[in-house]
Order: sequence, then structure tokens, then C-alpha cells
Amino acid sequence: MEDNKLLLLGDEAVALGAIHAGLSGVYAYPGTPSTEITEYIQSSPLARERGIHCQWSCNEKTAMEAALGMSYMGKRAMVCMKHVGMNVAADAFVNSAMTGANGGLVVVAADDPSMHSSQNEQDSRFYGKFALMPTFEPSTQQEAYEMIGEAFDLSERYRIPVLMRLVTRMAHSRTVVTVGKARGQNALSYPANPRQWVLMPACSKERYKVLVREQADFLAEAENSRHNIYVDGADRSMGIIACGIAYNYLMEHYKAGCPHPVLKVSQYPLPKKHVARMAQECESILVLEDGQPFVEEQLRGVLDNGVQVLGRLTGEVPRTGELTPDNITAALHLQDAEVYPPSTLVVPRPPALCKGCGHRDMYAALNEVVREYPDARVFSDIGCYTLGFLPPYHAIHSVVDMGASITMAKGAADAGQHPSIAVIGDSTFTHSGMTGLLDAVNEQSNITIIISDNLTTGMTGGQDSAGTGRLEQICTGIGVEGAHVRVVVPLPRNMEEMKQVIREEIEYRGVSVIIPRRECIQTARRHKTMKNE
Ligand SMILES: Cc1ncc(C[n+]2csc(CCOP(=O)(O)OP(=O)(O)O)c2C)c(N)n1
Repeated sequence: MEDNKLLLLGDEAVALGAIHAGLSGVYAYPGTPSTEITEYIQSSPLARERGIHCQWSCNEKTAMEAALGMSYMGKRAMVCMKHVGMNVAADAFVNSAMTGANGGLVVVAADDPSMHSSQNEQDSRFYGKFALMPTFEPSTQQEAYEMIGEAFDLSERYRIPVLMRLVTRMAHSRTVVTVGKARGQNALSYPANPRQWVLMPACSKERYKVLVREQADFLAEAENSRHNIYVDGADRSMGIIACGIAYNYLMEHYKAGCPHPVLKVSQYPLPKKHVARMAQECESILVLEDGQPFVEEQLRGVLDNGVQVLGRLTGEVPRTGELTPDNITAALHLQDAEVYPPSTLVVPRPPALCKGCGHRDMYAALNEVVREYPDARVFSDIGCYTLGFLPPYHAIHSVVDMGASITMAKGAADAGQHPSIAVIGDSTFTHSGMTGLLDAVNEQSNITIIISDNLTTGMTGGQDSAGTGRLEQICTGIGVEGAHVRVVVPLPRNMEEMKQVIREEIEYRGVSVIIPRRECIQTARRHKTMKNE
């Protein structure tokens, strides 16, 4: 393959596009399907040569804030996360539209429609609209590569952070991308308007007016964007708006061009001018978008000319789940099923804890002790140990969001529950469990917390975990009594000891922390291979 043609995942196209656009730092917390963006930068020789910051952050909010700090200094920074990470980063994200950016600042949110590896299907485009930020949504990997550079340019043109939304199939599919030359990194510079960065009411009121006024500029940018194109078609019984990856799926159906007028949308605010044209010229509009009916609802809200709007809300496209070439075939009323015969090659494989994983031994011990307390409740968290819900363990009663194990156990204890047990992993603990632990310590809650420490962020592929080597100090620093921070080694031969420790700490009236610690067998294997090489 030629030097300037590379076979890249969507995530990798974003990463390389950002490096080539003069990136100085990526700030991220792992989360499928966004993780490979940061991992690509971590392994890129050019990124290393340029000293691009690429260490993992503790969570998405710390990532967002650090990137904002880098942007303040005039350098280009990128933040990457999965969609639910946007909820964690939301305070910093929404307020960053108020401070604005100095160096280009692009936030990449990778959504997971169909919940391949997530707890919900939320659509990050709502965050872009909510924060009044320009938002990009590439339809191909090539566009993702080019768009990220344009997003940085737009960010610097208006001194505003910019959101880029990906979906799983964009992030995780690979194709040939033609890449360009790398631009230099920005020099240090301070913001031209320092008041804007101090979000006290007097400053914020001024700044908010500017942000609202600039919406017209952002709309004009979207209406004139080369990524939003209107292609007329002879059959005006229906016009089609296809957003992001949906455009790719749509065009696969029409090798000789779509007979209907098509509006491709890859940059927001929604380009009203094009939408209005379609509404005027077509009898109905079919909206194809991955995720939630974000554009469809806007159309229903603004159009009063009686044009029929079709999409997820009228059943042409399924209300839940990701878009696929197949469900678009159905929405277009094409009899095209033979083009995409159902695959028999991929056999679903339910997830399970690896053989030899320490979480297994932890649950084996916990389950035996819990049987001694018929009313015990186990509030779990997000990580490999979430699989303790499944057979053979059936060990946990809740999983909500990162960090919720400790705080839910606390709330349950407040309500009178005993034993109230939290199960959390080491990475999730430092992501957002620590602050909940302080709440529990402050109120001397009667809870037992198990931090199942496999020395890595296992579920997302074994990234570094921020608290490795310091968990006991963190817990005692927060105020858990040293005598009630207990470390055990989760192995079958230590079963009796583990059970005894769990029993003792359940009986202790107060906050106790048990840390079963044994390296994840996947990372242990990788470390061993690396040592032998
Ligand atoms: C807000 C948010 N960010 C990221 C993720 C993706 N994610 C799921 S579990 C997990 C980390 C789990 O690590 P740890 O708690 O150490 O448990 P392990 O998987 O190693 O057992 C991550 C990053 C998520 N679900 N939610």
C-alpha cells in the first residue's frame, strides 16, 4: 500500500488526524468504543517524538478539565470518552462552552447504540446542542480523519470547544484512509480575553450573550460545510436526511445514485436551510440517524407545512438499537434482503469471567458468607466483576454507573440495610468511588466495601489503573480506620481466610474496606510475554 494510504479503524483515523492537526495532548478515560483513539496515540512514534501528552486520566471529568487547561495555554487538546463518560464530564464540558477555548479543543464522544458494551444508548449530539457547541459526526473513516483537523480549526476560529460524535460501527470498523501531512504544534499563548475564563456571574452573563449570538455563525458554518451536502433526486415523493454513518449505509443501497433527494448531515447545528429546501420540495422526509431521534424531533418541532416526517418515531426505523444496512433496506421499502444475507459466521458468545480470574475467588468467598445472612444485599459496579451477576455466581443486586456501588450501599445502610456490601474494582474506585467513600466515612456508615484489585483496568483491555500501589493509603487517607482496611489474596487456597475476613468486616459496625488483590490473568500473561521477548 502507498505510504499515504493506511488501513485504519475509525478511532485510529481520529487519532492520526488529531496528531497531524498539531495535537499537544490527549486526555481520556478508557471506555468502549473510544479506547483505541488514545491507545493509538500512545503507540505512535510521531506522538512520542512530539511529546504529545497521552497518559490516562482518573475519569472523564478530570480529562476534560486537563484538556481545557492545555487549551487555555494555546495548545491543541483532545478529550476522548465513551458516551456515558459525557455524563461524568458534563459539568466541565457544558461550562467549557462558556469559557471557550484558546488552543483548539475537540471532545470525542463514542456512542454505543445497541449497547454492545454499555448500560444505555444515549446520544451525545444532545450534549452538543445543550452546551451550544458545534458538533461533528463523520460518515466514513476518511471523513473522520479530515474532519478532526477541521474541528480544531473551527475551534480556534471561534475559540469554542467542538464535539465530535462517533458510533461503535464507525469507531470499530477498518478501512483504507488517505492521510496527509502533519502540521506543527501551536506555540504557548494566553487567552486574548481572560475574563471569559472566570465564570463568575458578572463575566458569565457577558460571555453567554456572545455564545448565544455566535449560534448564527455556527449555523452558517454548518450550512456551508462541505460535510453537509444536498444532492437532488428525481423522485421527490420522499427526501432522505442521513446523518453520519447512516449516509454511508444509505448510499450502499444505490450503486447508481439515490433516486430521492438526499441531505447528508455531518455537522451541527442542523443545517436549517437545506432542511427547509427538502421540506418544500419533497412530499415526505425519511430521517436516518444512529442513536436517538435527535434530528427527527427537531424537524417535527419546526415544520408546519404538513410535510410528513418518517423515522424512528413512526416505526420506519426501529425505535431502539443501532442502524444497520438491513433496517435501512426495510425503511426504504426495498426488497433487497439478499444483498445482506444474515451472517451465520458470528456465533454469539456470552461474556464470562476468565478462568483463573481473582474476581471468581472473591465471589466464591463472598457468596458463601452472604449465605449466612439471608438479607444481605450486594451493590456492584462497572467492570469485569459485573459478570458476577451471571451464573454461576448470581452474586450482585445492582449495577448502575461507575462509582454507584459504594454510594448505593451507603444509602441502603442509611435505610437500615445490613449487611450492605459494595463490590467495586480498583480503576472504578479511583474513577468515582473515592468521593463516595468520603461520604460514608463522614457519616460512619455501616458498610463493607470490597475493592477487587486486579491492578489494571481489565474490562477495557488492561490500561493502567490510577491507584495501583496506593489503594490502602487512599482509603486510610480518606479516613477508613487502618485496622479495617484488609488485604487478601484471592486464591482457592485462601478461601477460609477470605471468608473469615469478610465475616469480621460485616460484623464491624462502620466503614470497612477489603482489598482482594491479584493481578488480572490477562495482563499477567501479557507482562510475562513481554519479559520473555
Ligand atoms: C463513565 C464510564 N466510563 C467508562 C466506562 C467503561 N468502563 C467500564 S468498566 C471500566 C473499568 C473497570 O475497571 P476496574 O474497576 O478496575 O475493574 P476490572 O474490569 O479491571 O475488573 C471502564 C473503564 C463506563 N462504563 N462508564
